[in-house]
Amino acid sequence: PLLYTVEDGVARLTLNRPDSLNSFNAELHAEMRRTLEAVRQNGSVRALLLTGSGRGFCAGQDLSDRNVAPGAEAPDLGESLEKRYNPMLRALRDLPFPTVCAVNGVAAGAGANIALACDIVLAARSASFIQAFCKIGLLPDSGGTWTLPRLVGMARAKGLAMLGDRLSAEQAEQWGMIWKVVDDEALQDEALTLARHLATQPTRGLALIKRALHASADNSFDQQLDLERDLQRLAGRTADYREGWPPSWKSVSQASRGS
Ligand code: LHQ
Repeated sequence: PLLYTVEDGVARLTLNRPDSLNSFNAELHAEMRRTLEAVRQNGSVRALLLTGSGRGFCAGQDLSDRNVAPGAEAPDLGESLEKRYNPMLRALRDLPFPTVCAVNGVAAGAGANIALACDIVLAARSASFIQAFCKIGLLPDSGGTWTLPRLVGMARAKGLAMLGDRLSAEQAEQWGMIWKVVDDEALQDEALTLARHLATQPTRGLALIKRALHASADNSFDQQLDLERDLQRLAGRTADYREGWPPSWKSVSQASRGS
């Protein structure tokens, strides 16, 4: 259910259950968990590219797995988040290198918020985002209640979460929810070129940028200045910084991820 390749420093993960719009069942969860761990431990990986096969990106939880037989005990959705979604979201967000998402079609429910948890989100012009949870009595999960207000502001986050309307990729770009809309036929090439580019850049520095920006959501200005001081101290010790200007990307791309 998941295709995985590593090439030119880029780990490419393709959700591959196109008949159900790449929705997450137990098998896909298990594969995703294993693969994110493999990616984290593979020292040659310096960027991740996540996309979907077929006409959709991901329709969130596989709802055909839902046990709603009359008389059946209510399922514990908290357990599903605790055991499956939350570890996946943490693993994805905490990767020490850039993550790029190429949203090739509809991204609904958890699928939308998995995409938005990536660092740089490109979307096909025909793609769309749906916070579908409210339609089935749920609230946005997979980090959506944290991510959405930070990306688009509280008014839009509430509208998206409470109405569950389809948001076009172009509107998502105009709202600053994603980085960029790309013509459908150019999406995969452009996303791969971007991921490959990121994989040639100073990985350690990019990881520190991620850390600082993530922490900014909860820090005061003063705390953030202190954090910048601490992280810049680490950045200043990297081989990439000491190499100086102009940077020699060739040697940077050959340097180890941790140097
Ligand atoms: C699907 C699904 C799907 C299975 C389309 N499952 N088959 C976390 C904790 C634990 C539990 C609860 O959930 C969560 C997180 C969540 O993600 S909750 C939200 C779950 N997702 C949704 O509510 C979205 C459901 N899907 C839709 O609303 C539509 O399919 C969208 C708007 C995404 C796409 O609409 P269309 O382009 O019209 O496609 P379609 O509806 O015809 O779907 C195509 C096929 O994919 C179809 O199968 P079929 O055999 O008829 O071709 C659908 O049944 C299947 N599919 N989503 N989530």
